[in-house]
Amino acid sequence: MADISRRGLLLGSSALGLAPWLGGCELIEGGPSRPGLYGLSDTLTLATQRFLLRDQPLAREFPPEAISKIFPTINTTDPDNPDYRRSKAQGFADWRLPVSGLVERPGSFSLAELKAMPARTQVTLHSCEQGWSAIGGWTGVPLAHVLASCGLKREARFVVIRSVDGWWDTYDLFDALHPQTILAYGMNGGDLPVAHGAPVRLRVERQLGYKSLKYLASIEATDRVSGLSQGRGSMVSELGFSWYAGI
Ligand SMILES: Nc1nc2c(c(=O)[nH]1)N[C@H]1C(S)=C(S)[C@@H](COP(=O)(O)O)O[C@H]1N2
Ligand SMILES: [Mo]
Repeated sequence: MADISRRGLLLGSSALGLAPWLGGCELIEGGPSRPGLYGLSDTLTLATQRFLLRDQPLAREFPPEAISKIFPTINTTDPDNPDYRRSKAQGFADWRLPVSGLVERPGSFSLAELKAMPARTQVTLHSCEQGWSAIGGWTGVPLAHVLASCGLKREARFVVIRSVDGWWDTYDLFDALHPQTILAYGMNGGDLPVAHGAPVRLRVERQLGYKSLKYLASIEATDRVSGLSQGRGSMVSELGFSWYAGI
């Protein structure tokens, strides 16, 4: 389960719809669709992408028995936001997640719409920079699928994600399109609890805990993050953490 081969990863990525933003409409499915220089540049782009992805392993996945009995909750555990409270009182029936920016088809998704998309479940180790870790099981739709279904434009290079409690962060496409980067609505087989980020949180499994935003409010594709806020890429990096700490 944990051992997904490189080929599997690449095939998985193409199945998730990397082809459109790599430049050639039919680049992977039906072979290169554009001859000449454009076709060549498409092929080079793909080759470069695959070269860069060769050392992008999946984060380790564990069997369900490894799930921690206690998974701490930290920082915001129940956002003090009137809209959020109203939505929570209705079981998030009216909740929507807008996707905007450099996409062909901006729009928004309800919880039911996200749940109707292809799902992935992963049992992973969460490591918080504040010195604890725990294993949890997460179920959700790959962010790559959501971005592909909105038609991520080829100029897009980063994804900006905002939370209802004011947290925000940005992700390069390697993380945004990684097969284990999911919009999680389930935890350990049930609905995602409020304390863990309901109705939908991000899981970015190769990064420290703070990169896995809870209480998602919006997603925006962009070509630069330098113009946002103080230009440091995230709320926590403006507080002194790294934009990308990695694990
Ligand atoms: N919106 C939002 N996302 C957040 C946080 C937060 O306070 N607000 N805390 C971060 C940190 S530092 C960690 S370790 C995890 C904690 O997730 P948990 O409460 O499910 O353990 O969420 C991250 N995402
Ligand atoms: Mo954390």
